[in-house]
Amino acid sequence: MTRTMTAKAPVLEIPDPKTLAHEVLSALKYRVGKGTNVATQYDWLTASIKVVRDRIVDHWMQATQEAYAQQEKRVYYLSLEFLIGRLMRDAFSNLGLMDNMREALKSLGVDLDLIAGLEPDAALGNGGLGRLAACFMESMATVDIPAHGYGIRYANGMFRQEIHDGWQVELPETWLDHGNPWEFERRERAFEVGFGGSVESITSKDGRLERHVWKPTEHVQAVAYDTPVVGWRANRVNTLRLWSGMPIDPILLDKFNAGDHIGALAESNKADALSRVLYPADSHKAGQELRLRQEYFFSTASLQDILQRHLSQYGDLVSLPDKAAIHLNDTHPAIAVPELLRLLMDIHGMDFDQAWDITKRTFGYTNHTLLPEALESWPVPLFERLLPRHMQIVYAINAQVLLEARATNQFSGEQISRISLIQEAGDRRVRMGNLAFVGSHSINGVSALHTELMKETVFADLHKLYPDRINNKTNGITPRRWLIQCNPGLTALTREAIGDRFLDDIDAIKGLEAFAGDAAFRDKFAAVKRSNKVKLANLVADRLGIRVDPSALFDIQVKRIHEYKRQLLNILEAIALYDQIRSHPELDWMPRVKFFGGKAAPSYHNAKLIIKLANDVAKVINSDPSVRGLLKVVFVPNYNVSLAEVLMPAADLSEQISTAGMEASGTGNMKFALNGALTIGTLDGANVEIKECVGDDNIFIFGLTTAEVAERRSNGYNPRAVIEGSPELAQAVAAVSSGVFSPDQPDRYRELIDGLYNTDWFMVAADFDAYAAAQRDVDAVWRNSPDWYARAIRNVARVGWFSSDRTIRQYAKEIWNVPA
Ligand code: 26Q
Repeated sequence: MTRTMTAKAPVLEIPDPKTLAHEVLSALKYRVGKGTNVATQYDWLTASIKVVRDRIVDHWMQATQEAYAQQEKRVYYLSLEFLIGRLMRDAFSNLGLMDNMREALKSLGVDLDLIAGLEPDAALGNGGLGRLAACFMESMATVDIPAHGYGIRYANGMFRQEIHDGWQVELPETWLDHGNPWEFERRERAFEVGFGGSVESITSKDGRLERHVWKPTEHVQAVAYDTPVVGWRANRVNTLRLWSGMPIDPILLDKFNAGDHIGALAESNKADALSRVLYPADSHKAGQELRLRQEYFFSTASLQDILQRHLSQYGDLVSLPDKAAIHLNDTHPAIAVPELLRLLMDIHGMDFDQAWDITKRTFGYTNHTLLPEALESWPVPLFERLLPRHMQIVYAINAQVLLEARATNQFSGEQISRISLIQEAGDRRVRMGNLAFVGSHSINGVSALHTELMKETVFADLHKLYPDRINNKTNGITPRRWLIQCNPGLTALTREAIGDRFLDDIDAIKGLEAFAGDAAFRDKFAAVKRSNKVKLANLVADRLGIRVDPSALFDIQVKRIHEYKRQLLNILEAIALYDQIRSHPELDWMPRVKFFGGKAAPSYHNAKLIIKLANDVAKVINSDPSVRGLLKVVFVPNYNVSLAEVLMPAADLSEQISTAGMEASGTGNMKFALNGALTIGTLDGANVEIKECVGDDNIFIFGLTTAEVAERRSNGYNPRAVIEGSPELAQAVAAVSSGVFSPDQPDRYRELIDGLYNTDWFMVAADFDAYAAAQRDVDAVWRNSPDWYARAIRNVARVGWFSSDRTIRQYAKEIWNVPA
């Protein structure tokens, strides 16, 4: 099926700066209600956004009407996280307005970069999973797929991180303080959401069970807020619909009149709480009731919306799987599986078999982690109390699945108990991964390695039962934000070298390969990199008062702080290098700056200690004159999308050093490579595929493989012996444990060090020597600058495949069955 020509968006017309300036002035006056004499920088920002939003709206309505008229199948992407970042530059860039808008604003005495810097980040996500959802939304608009993203409009997104005396301090992020000029509030688009209560069975006169009716005791409503998502060259504009909790009856009048003013507001507070705050834990169980409420709240509102749209267009629900693909971003919306069944059976009168068939054909599910502590499960008593009807439906699904499993005669009792949706060992829990799996026709991992591990580990038994369901979709990133917009220098240089085709088709960036051997081009490439590094150096000087030399190697590890990501390995190597520089001052060391950035989950004790250690080590090394500036360590606070847009283009070396088998994919690895950094990394996640694309000579791979990690763990790994056998590591560990970096509290890192000696689950000690050796290989290549840049250019040329356009086309073809 191909789309007709009429469905294509019109050719973009680009208004001249004079027209734009006029529109901005008019928006300032009529939308913001201010004159130029009193307008603040925020007012100019709001006015500029309104101007570009108006233009987007024209494309938006057209796309929506066409999807309707052509009866196109729609994709619904359900995600508790959308880590969008700022939108204004993205919109200017995708609409081709950047230059003219800059000039228009300049003619009004306004600096585009200055106001763009005031736009708050929409940080409605923790990390990789949330950012992936944002890249996917942009790519779906770009490759012309009619899609809606569904999530929660958190009043407080990811917390703002400050570093006080080296420790992480979490502050609420109030991104809506100045209003949100992007969104459209749709008060009329509201759905009721119930919690608690009981289930009534309605029987017919002859005693047959006819229907179940859930009678919740609590009621709130979900109100829609829409943000248009514009693709490259405004090919299509899709909708991100975020739900906000509101009371149905804002003030309980009977209570209010009885003088109970606080009680009167109880319902309002409960509703607010649902969309108050994003859970800031990215990889271990939150377990709180409010989280499960959030999951159900947005799942039911989204499904009610989808069913209403489908019914009004097609008049029946039997055709749902042909016209709607609903995608579950991890298990966070897995409750949508029993909820769709409930709506189809209890509200629309279908029987179980038909509803179950429709459900499976409609849902797809992506898994993003294999870490056991991150696999969602909910205690049965909590589930039952909050969602009694869903509990019954989960049991009904389970009966069906276990029947199918037993019928094959292929499973032992133990295997059956692992297939079950209910974990019986210990306290009884509902396994959300199993629920999402059995309710979907497609289950995908996010890198080749991760997908194979899914088949071998958590989903081994379910994979045996349903062998056609698991498939791989290696992650990608949008080249619009992560190259064109964040790295205008490299974009301009690339256009000059190979023309403009790569802007529309990132595969064409292959053409740069021919320039790796061109000395003049390499110099220009190095100059672009240097100016990006100067920008980062200035930021670090402004914010932290630390001076770094842009000619040093910029070595960057930015991502959530987690033991499996092994920031500790990197810090220990920095300490070892520090020791060597001091003991061999006569050697010709290559100057290096090690940057760290990332947030720790507020309840994750060891991750917070690692942040403190990075800061303690930075303080000692940066102030030691005997290092002569050859090594600096910088912890950049509050890593977020906007900071990433500065860091990625400025990196020479990308640190992707997780314990093999533990990082599902990684996407920072792709952003760095596309911006011309070389990777030092383990054979983990998508690093494996990056290595295949860039070639062994253009990446620094070290360390144990997944199989070797498993083997060491099962054969009595003895980290103490490993540490004692590595003089460099032993010395670095001794420095930490003796309080060299924490003289005010010498035993501050006791737990971290004890963990290393006694367990070292993440194989820091086992990989240390290989990592240090790989770092010296890095130094050797860095010393030969033409060689370094030739490799960096080859990296850029060879990672076009990691575009989320490619990923999305694969989802479209192999999971969603929509044209793209
Ligand atoms: C679950 C239950 C309760 C509270 C919070 C959570 C929760 C929230 C967020 C669990 C996990 C997350 C986020 C996971 C995540 O970001 N995973 C990353 O996904 C990326 C995109 O696929 C991968 O590249 C990374 O490898 C993976 O770690």
